Amino acid sequence: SYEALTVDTLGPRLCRLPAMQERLGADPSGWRIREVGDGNLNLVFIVESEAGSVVVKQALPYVRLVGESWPLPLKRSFFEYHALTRQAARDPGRVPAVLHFDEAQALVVMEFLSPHVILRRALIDGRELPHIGHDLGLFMARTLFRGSDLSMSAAGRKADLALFAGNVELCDITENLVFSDPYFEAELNAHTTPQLDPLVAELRADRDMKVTAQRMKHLFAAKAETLVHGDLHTGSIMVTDDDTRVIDPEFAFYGPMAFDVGMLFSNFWMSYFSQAGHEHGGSRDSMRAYLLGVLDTCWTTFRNEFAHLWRTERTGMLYQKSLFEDRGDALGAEQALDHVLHELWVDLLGFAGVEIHRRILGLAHNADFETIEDRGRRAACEARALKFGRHIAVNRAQIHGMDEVNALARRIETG
Ligand code: SR1
Ligand code: MG
Repeated sequence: SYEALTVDTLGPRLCRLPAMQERLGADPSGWRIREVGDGNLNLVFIVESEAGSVVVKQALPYVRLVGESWPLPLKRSFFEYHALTRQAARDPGRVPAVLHFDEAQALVVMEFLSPHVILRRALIDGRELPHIGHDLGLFMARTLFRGSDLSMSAAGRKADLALFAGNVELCDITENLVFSDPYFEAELNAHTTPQLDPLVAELRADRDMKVTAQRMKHLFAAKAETLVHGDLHTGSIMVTDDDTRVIDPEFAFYGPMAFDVGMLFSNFWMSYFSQAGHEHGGSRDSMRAYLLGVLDTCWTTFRNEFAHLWRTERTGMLYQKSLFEDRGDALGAEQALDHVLHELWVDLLGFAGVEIHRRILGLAHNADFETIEDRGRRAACEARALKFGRHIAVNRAQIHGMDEVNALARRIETG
């Protein structure tokens, strides 16, 4: 039966696994084991020996951030494992290699990524990673397209829809923490800057914003379009200057494509608005310009790759080639592609705006803002992000491209 690992029990319990022996050698007495989990939910161990290294991630039966009072099923590890295998097939090399999965112990043994660091940390430190916009644009286009009815067989996609439909409790976290709690005085909310109180009250009285948030929740819950990562923020990405890896897909389920894209973009915009709080060592002007450039590259790469896959891999039941290209109507297929991408754009702005709000007003905050020690400065950064989030979410149908959104970010930032 399930038992949470500790640094003392991990060696004896896992030393006979072929995956551990192959990477680390057979003698656990030489293994160095550290628990490094700093996320909201799980245990994460790094195990190293003279021979090599692995990561062991194990789900806890409760939310680590809150404690045992909030139980959470172990089966999220099952969804993470199955999402990792699908993402690895759909965009090879972009997720850590899975070496072993144990459903009963809710643990996954994975490749240890080194010298990678969490992208959020790198951005707080002012590091300009050269490839992330391109790599993440490709990752999203490939995983979102190839997990949908645009690409999969109807039976294959329905089987996966059914498999991931069990991830109820993790979806429930998002449904409440992201789309509802920030907009009323929910018990779990915790904004850490009282200077924001008037703005928070304004947002909670803002009918257009609340209707928008509920519309986005409706799409999240009802638009089972593709296998989404489900928690694609900059804390779910590990980087070096040359490599980008996406980790932690335990929130995976069949949802709207725009959810992953909107969440990722919102994290770049939050990083942008937080930079002013990290300016002790000098100006972050270059970092701000870099972040808007990343957004631009990521969105352009996403659209180009999605369009490429649309033209070359559209083998599913949606917008069949037999209705368009095969009848000499290539333009019809291009028109349909434009519609799909336009709807995705509008929806991603809605998801992005709401995600920004919840990271400031809800339970789970971002280190981008939280590591700004001066509360006045932090509140000023957060206030700009909140206003930006409100604008892009409510006005999403009237915003026509990334240049327009990035220009808005610049205007709000410079007052
Ligand atoms: C209670 S879990 C809070 C948040 O942590 C995860 O990373 C998800 O983003 C979730 O919303
Ligand atoms: Mg996570």
